[in-house]
Amino acid sequence: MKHRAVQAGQKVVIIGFGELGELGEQGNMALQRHGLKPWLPLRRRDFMPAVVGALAVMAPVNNQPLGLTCLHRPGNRSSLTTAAAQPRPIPASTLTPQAPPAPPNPQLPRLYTFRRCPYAMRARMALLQAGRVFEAVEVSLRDKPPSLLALSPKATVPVLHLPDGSVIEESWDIMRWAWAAPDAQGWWARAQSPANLDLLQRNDGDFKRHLDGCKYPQRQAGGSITPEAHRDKALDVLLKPLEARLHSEPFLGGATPCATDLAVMPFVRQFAAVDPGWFAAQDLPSVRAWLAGWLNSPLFSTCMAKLPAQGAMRFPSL
Ligand SMILES: N[C@@H](CCC(=O)N[C@@H](CS)C(=O)NCC(=O)O)C(=O)O
Repeated sequence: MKHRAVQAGQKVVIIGFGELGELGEQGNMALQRHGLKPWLPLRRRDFMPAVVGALAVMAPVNNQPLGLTCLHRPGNRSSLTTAAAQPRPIPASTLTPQAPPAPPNPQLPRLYTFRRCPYAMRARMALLQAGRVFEAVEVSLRDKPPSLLALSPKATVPVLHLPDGSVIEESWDIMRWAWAAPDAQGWWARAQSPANLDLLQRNDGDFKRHLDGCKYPQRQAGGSITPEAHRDKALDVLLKPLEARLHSEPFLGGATPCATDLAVMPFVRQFAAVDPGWFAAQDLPSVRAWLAGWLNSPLFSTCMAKLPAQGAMRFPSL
C-alpha cells in the first residue's frame, strides 16, 4: 500500500484509536477542517489490534485503499507494519485545529466551557444534538476570565450566557434549555423517567465521588478508603445498574438515546480511563459497547473540537 496525500473532497475512512479515541477525535477534526468527508469511524474490534494507539487515514477509491497515513502516539510501540505500510506521521499542523477566533456575537448564546470537563461535555453534546447555534469559549480553570466570574461567582463550567442576559450555571439546566420546546425527538422527555432520574442522581452524587476517589488518590490522602475500594463502590453504585439497563436496551432512552445517555457517558469515559485494563476485564460488556458507540460518534468528536485559546468558536462551525 502506498502513501499518498489525502486531497480535499476525497472519500476517506478514518481509523482512530488510542486512549479512549483521543487520536480518532483529532483525526476527525483534522479531516473536517480540511473538507474531507464523509468519514466513517471504525470500532476497535473492526480492525487489527496492531493499530491500537495509532491514527490511520485511508483514502479509498472504488473501495480499494489508495493510501494510508498514520500517526503514532509518542511512546506507543504499536505498529502498522502488519498493514503493509510504513508509518508516516501526519504533520502536526493538520492535527491541531487552528480555528480563527470569532468576534463575539451578542445574538448567540455563549457557553463557557472546558474541553475535558465531563459536565461541560454533556452540555456541549446537548446543545449540538438539539441543533442550537452557540459560541463556545474555552476557560482555563486556573485563570478564569473576569467575564465568567462576573456572570457566575461560583465559577464552575459550564455556564451558558443567553442573549437576553440570563445565565444558566448548571450543566443539567443547560441540557434542559437545549431541548426546551420543541423537544421534537423526546431527548429530554425520555430522561425524566424515574429510572433515568435515579441514574443521573447516582452519577452526579456517589459515582462522581468514588470516581474522584480512584482518579485523584492524592487528593484523598488521609481518607478512610483506598482508591481500589472507591473503584469497587463506583461499580456498585452506577456501573452494575447501568450494565443491567443497557443489557436489555441499547440506550438509556430505550431504542433511541436521551439526555441521560449524554449526561452519564462523559463520567463513565473518565472512569474507564483511570485503569483501562481493569475496566476491560470487568463484566460490563453492554456498558463498554455503549461507551464505544458514543466515543466513536460524530456528536462526541464534534463536541471535543479544540477551541482557540483566545476568543470564541461558533458551533456548528460555518
Ligand atoms: N454542578 C456543576 C458542576 C460543574 C463543575 O464542577 N465543573 C468543574 C470542572 S469539571 C469546575 O468548573 N470546577 C471549578 C474549578 O475547578 O475551579 C454542573 O453540573 O455544571
